[in-house]
Amino acid sequence: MIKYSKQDFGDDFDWGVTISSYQVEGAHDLHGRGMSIWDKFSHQGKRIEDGSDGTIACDFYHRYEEDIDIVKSLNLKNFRFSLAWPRILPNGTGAVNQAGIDFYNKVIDYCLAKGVTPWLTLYHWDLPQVLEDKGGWTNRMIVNCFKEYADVCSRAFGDRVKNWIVINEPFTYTALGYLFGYYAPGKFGINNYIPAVHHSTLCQAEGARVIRRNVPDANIGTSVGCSHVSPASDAPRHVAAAKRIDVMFNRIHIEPLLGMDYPIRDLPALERIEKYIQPYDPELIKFDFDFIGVQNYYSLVAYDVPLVPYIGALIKPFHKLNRPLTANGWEVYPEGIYKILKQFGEYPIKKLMVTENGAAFYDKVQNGKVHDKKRVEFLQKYIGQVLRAKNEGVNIGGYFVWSLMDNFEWKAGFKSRFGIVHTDFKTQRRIIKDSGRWIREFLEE
Ligand code: GCO
Repeated sequence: MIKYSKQDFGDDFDWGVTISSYQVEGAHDLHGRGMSIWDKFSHQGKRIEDGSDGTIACDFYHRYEEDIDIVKSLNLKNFRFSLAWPRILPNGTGAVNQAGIDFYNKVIDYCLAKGVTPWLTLYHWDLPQVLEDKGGWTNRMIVNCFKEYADVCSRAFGDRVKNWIVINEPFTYTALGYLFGYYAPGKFGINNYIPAVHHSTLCQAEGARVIRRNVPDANIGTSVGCSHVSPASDAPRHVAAAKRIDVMFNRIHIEPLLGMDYPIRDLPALERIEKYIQPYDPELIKFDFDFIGVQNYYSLVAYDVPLVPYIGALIKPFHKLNRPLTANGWEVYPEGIYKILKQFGEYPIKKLMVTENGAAFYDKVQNGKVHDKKRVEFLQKYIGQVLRAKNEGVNIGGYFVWSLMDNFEWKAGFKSRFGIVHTDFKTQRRIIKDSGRWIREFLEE
């Protein structure tokens, strides 16, 4: 294993931790919050594996002070959280819910009082249901709605918040939400997916421009999920299949922002997107981001299967790769983060930030402690690989762990625990796990 200390990353490297609104806040109907697509989706039959939902989650809405105190106590200087669009604009657009603004003001002010820097994500998947009722991300009206939302938020918080992330992982909510029906809003099909992709791309850049106008000194990024893809063998057909998967998982959400157009040549099914591109869009989808957030959980091995519609490829299940597995069946493969950082390092991007990385394991509370040895090792190894990429010249400015505490893990409900802090969902008691203690020690001045 690579040996390192905090100093090896330099003094200006940002260490932080991440949560998102729907996964932690609870208070789903308090103080004027509107309904989000996840409120609706999680109540539709057996959508969530343990039958749970985010109505209470970690009750962060009432316990944010305790949680920010924990962030501080772990020597983490940066705290990334998202704003719930339906808490701020319950109807998606129009009337602003002052109670929502007040809540985030309190969270932001508490962070600042404690010397913790807030990083705000505008969109982490909890779309107002009223907008979904009009087609959500498939309907181009979303672009104006999103600009309005970005405007309200950046005016309200931009005096104190300087670090902004426009959108979190477009791959996940477009592919899982609109193509495979696996995440909210549970829609299917390429004709939902393709417009959702293009409108997300537009919103990433348009939202960023709104923030730049209202907060000229902001540090603006957007976060993409990314996974290194390798072919099942050197056979040209598998190599081509891996290229198609790479487009879908990685390239499609980043290249247009950089002015490189959609990579249609390497994934011909993407040609359909042209139907949604209006004359000025190629300009509108570009933005000079200060950083791009990369979020890595696993890498992928792809192989050619001509019968699979549109993409003609499949991904090898993780359990067939002979690598250790996490509690939700993802692989542990530290080199994967190194490889994808190197790949993204080739783009003309000012700076990369690892805005999420982490793992779910089966944790047990024993005498009031959680000895999550596997998560400690996971973090040690992955962080070592981040340093390896950084030392080879990739400009990486920070690393944020997913997640502060165990929370509502979407489809998996409360079964997949990703926290460096344990959450007892009955009592809301927090216990700092060994992984949290390791981070605290590692970051000690
Ligand atoms: C993600 C998310 C998180 C997930 C985490 C683990 O972007 O995928 O930001 O919401 O909980 O990735 O699945």
